Amino acid sequence: MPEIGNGLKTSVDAAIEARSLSVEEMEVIAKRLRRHIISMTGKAGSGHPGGSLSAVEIVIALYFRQLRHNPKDPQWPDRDRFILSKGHAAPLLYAALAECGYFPVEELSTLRQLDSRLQGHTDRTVTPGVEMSAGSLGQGLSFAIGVALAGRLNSQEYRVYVLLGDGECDEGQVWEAAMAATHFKVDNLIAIVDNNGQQIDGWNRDVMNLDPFNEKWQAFGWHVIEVNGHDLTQLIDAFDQAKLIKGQPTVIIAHTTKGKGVSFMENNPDFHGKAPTAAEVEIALKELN
Ligand SMILES: Cc1ncc(C[n+]2csc(CCOP(=O)(O)OP(=O)(O)O)c2C)c(N)n1
Ligand SMILES: [Mg+2]
Repeated sequence: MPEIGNGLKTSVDAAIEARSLSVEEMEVIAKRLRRHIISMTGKAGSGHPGGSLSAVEIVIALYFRQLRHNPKDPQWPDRDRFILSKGHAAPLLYAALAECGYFPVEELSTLRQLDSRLQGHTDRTVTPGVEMSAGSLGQGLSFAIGVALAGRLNSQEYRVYVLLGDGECDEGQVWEAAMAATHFKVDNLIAIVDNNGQQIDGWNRDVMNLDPFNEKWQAFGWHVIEVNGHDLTQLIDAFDQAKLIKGQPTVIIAHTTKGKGVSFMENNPDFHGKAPTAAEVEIALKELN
């Protein structure tokens, strides 16, 4: 069975075992994902490192602890669904899927190449494990509600997790969907907002202030949980708590730092949609050693 760093296996069995990984083991994977994000975008010469790095722990807590999924059977009908609404964070999703065993880790180096299965924004028709083609922001929550309602109609027990950007929440469609989720009491749906405070042009508070963010979600009828989005223990607890909420949807507002883990990328809007140069890749990988 192929192994990933620190003796962690990549296979169906490992994916199931992975759900009992310790926080320390998940922290090792977090560093690996960050290294992949840097190497992939550096090699491609384009991409979105900032918003990929900010959501690393969120995605790890899901794929290595929370989700019921099977990398050898990506279409397993009863799998929990993870929907990446902020589709520009594709490098993060690809890194997590590869580490789980959906496709070879070596394939990550093909990011954004012609004919690669790993395009700059997600394409559910070509990439194993990708649930939604995304990139046009604002649509994932609506899509997730549809998937959650389908599960309910079919008496399936899967849960639907959807990751939004905070800047993405400027989109009116997000709030139409927020209303609909409450109206239809979609309690097999958990939204997570990567609340890194920034979007493409800089700080949200300057571009379009979202405050009071927690209260907005509550006013739309959601159960709201706030966590430090880099603290795996808090994230795991929040996901466990969310499962117990009945009759209404839950949103986890995860406070994060854009570019987390690389000193010159942290809170630097330049790295929203710009790849590191070869020299920057070298520095970043040293920091992530
Ligand atoms: C509908 C739409 N409008 C504009 C864009 C261009 N765009 C790409 S990323 C981005 C900023 C998103 O900010 P946020 O959701 O906070 O993402 P993160 O900070 O997590 O990278 C924008 C405006 C887009 N992809 N889709
Ligand atoms: Mg943001």
